[in-house]
Amino acid sequence: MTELTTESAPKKRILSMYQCTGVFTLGNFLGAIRNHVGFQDEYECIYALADLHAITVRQDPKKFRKYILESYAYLLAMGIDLEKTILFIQSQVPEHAQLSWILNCYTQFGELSRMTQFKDKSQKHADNVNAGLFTYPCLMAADILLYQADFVPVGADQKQHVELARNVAERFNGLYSPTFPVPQPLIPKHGARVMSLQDPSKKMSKSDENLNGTITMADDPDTILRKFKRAVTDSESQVRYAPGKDGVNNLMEIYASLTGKTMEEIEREFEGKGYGDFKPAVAQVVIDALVPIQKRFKELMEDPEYLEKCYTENAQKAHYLAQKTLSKVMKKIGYLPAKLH
Ligand code: AQP
Repeated sequence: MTELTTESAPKKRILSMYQCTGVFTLGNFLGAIRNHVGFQDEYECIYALADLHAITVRQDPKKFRKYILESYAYLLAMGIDLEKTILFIQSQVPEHAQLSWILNCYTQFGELSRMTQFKDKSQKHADNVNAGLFTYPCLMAADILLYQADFVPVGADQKQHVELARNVAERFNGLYSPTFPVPQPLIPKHGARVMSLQDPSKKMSKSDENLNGTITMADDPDTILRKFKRAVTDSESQVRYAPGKDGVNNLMEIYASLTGKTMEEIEREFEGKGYGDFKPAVAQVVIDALVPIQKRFKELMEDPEYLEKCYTENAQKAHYLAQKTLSKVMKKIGYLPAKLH
């Protein structure tokens, strides 16, 4: 008889980062963060606030500082568990900038020129097409490779950047010797893509100037209800998931994602009723999901010492892992190490 072993294989590692350029939206929550919370038992998760990436677009210092701390608290309130996961702030771990420079020198100008996000963002911010916007994928490669991540959960818009990180990792491994595991994109099975309530052809976004298009994690119940009541739909009044009904489809996706119901079940539930009944029902499930998060967020923000302790300890944990990779990389390149402390 073969003996059963109780030893389990080591968990695969996941890396994901979030921009802290505003208050998280319902899109960030349903499309990403909620899934990432769910990964915490199956994987070893390392999550961070990408505040170095954030300055590729100008940030107001006062607001930026506030968004960084608030985003950290929101992630904890949404369910990131520091007993299981490392959650740190990118700028507090200097190895990101260091490895990013190194990887800049192993990435070709032509590769970066092909990045569609650079093309999009440089059009959107035509008055500030800075070098950081161009080399952003090298910093993202550094973020991933520093932690030897196996998987990077990404939406379709970030797949190209993970591809670049893979190419750089393979190039470096080929030039020297195996140094980085080659990361794989993890496309979530249940990642809702939440669209703007005012323009359902655009994704819901923190930086949308039309505030009515976005539900933020900070919106109170009255605001949420008002925004859903104003959501763009169509001239029909039937709750039906169909091509050409982008506004209603988006509301149905949100409702499905929070209730676990299928589109057919939702259609049956609202049969014979119009958008006047459906919109407040969607608002209500969103309110029910957001209120407990807001309550926990408020408690966390009332305890800045606890938050500081969390982000400091987590920066230390991240730094420990990151410096191990960075010193390996530097040794392979031929740098001379110095013991500074
Ligand atoms: N509308 C969305 N639907 C589904 N997923 C979304 N994500 C963002 N918006 C939606 C996912 O959330 C994760 C974290 O995103 P991010 O904070 O890194 O920044 P982003 O994608 O640039 O989000 P925003 O809100 O649109 O920010 P701004 O306005 O600053 O550009 C990612 O996994 C993302 O796919």
